[in-house]
Amino acid sequence: MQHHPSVRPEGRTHRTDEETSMSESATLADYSDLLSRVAAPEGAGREIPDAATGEIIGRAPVHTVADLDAAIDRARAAQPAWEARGHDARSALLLKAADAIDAHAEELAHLLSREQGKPLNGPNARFELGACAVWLRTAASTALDPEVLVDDDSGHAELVYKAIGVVGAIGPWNWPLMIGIWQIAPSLRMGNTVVVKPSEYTPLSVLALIEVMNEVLPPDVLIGISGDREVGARLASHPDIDKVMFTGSTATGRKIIESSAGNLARLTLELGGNDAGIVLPGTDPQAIAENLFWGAFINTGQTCAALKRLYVHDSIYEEVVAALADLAGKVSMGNGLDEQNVLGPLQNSKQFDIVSRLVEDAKAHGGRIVTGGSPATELGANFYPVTIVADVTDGVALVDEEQFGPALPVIRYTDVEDAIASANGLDAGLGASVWGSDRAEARAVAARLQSGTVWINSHGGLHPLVPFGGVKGSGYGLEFGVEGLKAVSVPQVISG
Ligand code: TXE
Repeated sequence: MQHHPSVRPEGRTHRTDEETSMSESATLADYSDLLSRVAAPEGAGREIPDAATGEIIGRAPVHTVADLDAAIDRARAAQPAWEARGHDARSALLLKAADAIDAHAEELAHLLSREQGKPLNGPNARFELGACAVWLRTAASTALDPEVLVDDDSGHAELVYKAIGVVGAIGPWNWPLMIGIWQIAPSLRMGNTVVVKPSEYTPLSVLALIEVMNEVLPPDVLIGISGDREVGARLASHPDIDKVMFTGSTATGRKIIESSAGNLARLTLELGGNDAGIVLPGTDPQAIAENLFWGAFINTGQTCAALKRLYVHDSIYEEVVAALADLAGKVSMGNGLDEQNVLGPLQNSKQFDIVSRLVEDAKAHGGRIVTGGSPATELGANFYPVTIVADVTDGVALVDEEQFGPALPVIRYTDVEDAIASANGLDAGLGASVWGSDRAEARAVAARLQSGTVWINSHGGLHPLVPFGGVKGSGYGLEFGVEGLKAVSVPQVISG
């Protein structure tokens, strides 16, 4: 994976022998030195629990609004020199930062696994670290060249892209490192400096990632500030912030839009979604089952562009439901440090409560639990098993609200027009997928879906050169590739 930019989240249910021996020899990685470089000392800061066991793994610094203001001042002061280095020098440093991430990947993956809950193995913590290096290298090697707009007798005009200034990066807890890199890498590449505010649920692993990158970056171009929501609000509204990159909830996204009225910060908002998948008649359930499963359950369902409601044609409905339930019985959930596990806990009790509530509500509205359906308390406090809920309809909360967890509603349809209307019927539009054996037919349905990306016969695969972003309640702005570089730049026309 690290040799190729494409990172697809479809996991595999089984590991190869080579992977097994590689990962088992690596479980000794000791992150204590790295953690001690970023954590608050004993007696200070805020305790951060292991998401699977509740054991305290470290103390996060509690930075204040005054700390944030000072950090923004430092980032502002460092920005002109960082921009003046030029693209080649910045790219070279970012490539070195990617090497530093690789060198610390096992330590970071272990810390991430404990703090976030995702297993080391499968499409999880190690996968996330690999993706960080791939996205960083790709941003470092992608060019945003000036565009010649007019060059004839009427004159000459070019569009060039310059740094914006200081970028505020506000991140979530589900893929905290990878999404952090999505925000940091293009911003630094284009000559901006960056102040990062990780989620209060996963600060330690993000601070550790920044620490590792700062082994090679000059001072103050990348600063991590570990604070609460108040600090996040200040970062978004600070008069000296020129751009906000945000991934999180729609409610917080709206607040950031409001605060941008004050500082005119440009925004990229990735606000999650409620991705629909449509399985067309004539599709072989066995052929799509594994991609469907991981499209929904990657990171135990805590993924912005995961499959969150599945519409299946009546003719193959029971077969698809059975194939998904069969896979659910083969994957192993538990403590992330255990190499056999590929699914972990919900990251926090708030999210656990949301998933539990939505499943109970679906049961009360006639939903048929095919597998799962009640907490896996034997594994730990925040564990919820893979849950397939059949015989639900639009209007049930598990379908209409984002569950952000391992509970997939499967809805039966007979007329594809109804499935398209349902898919488009919510105020969300990050991703969607169409599943079918006839590619042209699937593409025709895809074209009618209101979402930033539509996958065919897979769900959630991302590529660092392919733009990614939402429509409707899923936000606006594109990340990745050349479009992602434009989003952290200001265009300037040079005419004459
Ligand atoms: O997100 P929040 P939370 C969804 C998921 C989940 C829900 C809430 O459904 O149940 O969001 O998760 C910072 N100005 N997603 O509470 O509150 C905050 O400190 C600026 C989908 O984690 O949006 C944190 O760093 N920043 C999502 C970040 O915003 C503010 C991933 C996200 O917090 C702020 C995670 C403010 N006023 C959850 N208030 C996805 N798109 O993948 C808070 N923050």
